[in-house]
Amino acid sequence: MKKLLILFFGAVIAFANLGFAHSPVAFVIPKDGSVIKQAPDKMEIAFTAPAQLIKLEFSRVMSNEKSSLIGGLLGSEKLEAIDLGKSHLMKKVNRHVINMPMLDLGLYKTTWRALSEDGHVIKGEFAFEISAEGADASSAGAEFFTGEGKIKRVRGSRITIKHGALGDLMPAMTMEYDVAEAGPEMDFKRGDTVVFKINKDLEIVSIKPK
Ligand SMILES: [Cu+2]
Repeated sequence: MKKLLILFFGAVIAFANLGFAHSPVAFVIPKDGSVIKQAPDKMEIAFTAPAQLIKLEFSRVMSNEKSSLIGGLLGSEKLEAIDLGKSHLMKKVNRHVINMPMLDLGLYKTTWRALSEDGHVIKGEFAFEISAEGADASSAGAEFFTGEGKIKRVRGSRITIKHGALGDLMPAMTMEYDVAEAGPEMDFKRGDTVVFKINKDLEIVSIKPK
């Protein structure tokens, strides 16, 4: 039965993806399905283009069968809602940073709903576990990420790039970035191949032709 369910969800996800040229999610932190040792003090949801979070539900999964993350989530899950406040809602940005309360060991699930720039409702969920056996989260992390890609669009101070993986931050995708200080580098046009560097706020701090 469980296998069937997974097949079913797999098909739904594959089908849902057909509606998008690419996934609207660039990354989430903590990563979906990750098991981490330290409770995170913030959570991040980053989209490939500006979007407004309109709803965010965060809960602790109080499951009877805690055998595995998947088992727990597909099994008889009981959720205990955790209040995150509402200050993170309705900002129209790529990257949403949400402060977290002190979390105990356990399994947590986030369900979100957002409004994309073209007015579509997009939604998703992800889960992570805080466990003594979890991986040491490098909370400091890298300050900058370097990538390579092709320009898809330039509008104002924003550039859309079809790029390869950016370290362990995000896989290959097409994504729109803000340029930290828009200058002559904005002369780029569709089809140009570039090497670029972004900061933690997902702003391009340098970009040059390759
Ligand atoms: Cu990206």
